[in-house]
Amino acid sequence: MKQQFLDLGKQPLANVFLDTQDEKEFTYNLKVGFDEETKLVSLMEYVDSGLMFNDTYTYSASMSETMKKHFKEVAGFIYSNLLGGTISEGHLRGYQFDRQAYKFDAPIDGYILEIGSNDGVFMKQFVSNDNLVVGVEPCGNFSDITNQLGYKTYERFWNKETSEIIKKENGRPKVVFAANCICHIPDLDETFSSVESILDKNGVFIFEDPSLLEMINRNSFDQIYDEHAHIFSVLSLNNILSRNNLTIIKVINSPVHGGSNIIIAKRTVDLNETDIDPSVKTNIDNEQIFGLDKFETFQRWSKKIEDNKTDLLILLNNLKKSGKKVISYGATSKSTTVFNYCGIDSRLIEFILDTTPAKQGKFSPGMHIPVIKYSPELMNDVSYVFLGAWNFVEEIKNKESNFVKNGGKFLTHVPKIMMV
Ligand code: DWN
Repeated sequence: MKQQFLDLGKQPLANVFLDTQDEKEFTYNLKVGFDEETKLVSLMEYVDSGLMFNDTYTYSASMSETMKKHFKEVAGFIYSNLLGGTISEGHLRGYQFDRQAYKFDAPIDGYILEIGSNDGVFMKQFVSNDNLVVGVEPCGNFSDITNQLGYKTYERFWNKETSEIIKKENGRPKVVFAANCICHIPDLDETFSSVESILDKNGVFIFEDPSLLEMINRNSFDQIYDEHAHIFSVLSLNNILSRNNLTIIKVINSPVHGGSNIIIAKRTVDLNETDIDPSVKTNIDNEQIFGLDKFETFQRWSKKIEDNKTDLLILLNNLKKSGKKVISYGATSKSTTVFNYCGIDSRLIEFILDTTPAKQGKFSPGMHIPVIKYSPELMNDVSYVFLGAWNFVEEIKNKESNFVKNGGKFLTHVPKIMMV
């Protein structure tokens, strides 16, 4: 039974940008709860998946060098550690792993199934003519891209029926991979049992999503929005995976997206005791020491979030009063949550810069702040830039070194209101 601990107010869909400021919008109440039995943190009410994920979906994972590099590394890890491929130095051609360039330790007799392949940022690490990687992507605008690139992609949501179709047409995958996808799916039992039923013998399920522990440490409450049905702790995943006959064998803590956990799991029936890496117990112990198994931990977090809102509004109103021009960098789902929770509109944030064509020339969800196509000149007469995409702060500061040199200031609200 979920018990509510947080109310982030009325919110729009985080990634649905408007053509005009007076367009009607879907809104819902963003409330978050904790389940005492599974220790899972989830939205109190889930938003219908079809409303969020369809042919007009705007989020493209390839819009940052940070994530392209990350998925190249993850692909290399999977290829060499889980598929028996050997990556010899110097054989990486740009972002294309040329499979022919590798000596194989053992013939690779399986394939990788990616759930939530988005724009192909992971799939594109592998050559497309081998059927080495097959995708599942419900947003047709993205599944079209990867199909046209030669990567077989099913325009479907992941569920039991999809797993049966793919098993029938492609056999059992050696690896099932998902990045920033599983936490978007309300029914975790069907999700995980469908993975368990398709995985090849000794196959591996590897998925990554934001870490609840890191989110509380950084107070990055803005990673809570309609698409994130759940915020995972290793503790809660361990409970839900094990009741679906999957066992976590390793946890890799990754810095991406403000701190994520890469979970590696196997079918429990395939397991032998030596499989389980100490990292599993270490992560669960750390989370229990922090109190992720106790409701009062989340009640305390909720108070910190309210204080953050107060402090951010004080800063932005003071900058406004002193005539400073403030804009935001990155039209992110995260900033949709912040701006709507705090009531921040174009009075305080004049416009938002973004490199994603599907977002440019539109208005941000809920607060209707103009989203403008990024160009360096637009940074010239700006004093302060709010980091909507704070998770890419290093990449952005490198790119905007002139702005920083000329005294420009980046400001963030995580873990507290500060200039970075
Ligand atoms: O789970 C999800 C995460 C992975 O991505 C999705 N449900 C939704 C989405 O969340 P987000 O919008 O908060 O993600 P990002 O990756 O923080 O979005 C970055 C945004 O900033 C993109 O619209 C691209 C833009 N950007 C930019 O304009 N200039 C990014 C960089 C690095 C830049 O230099």
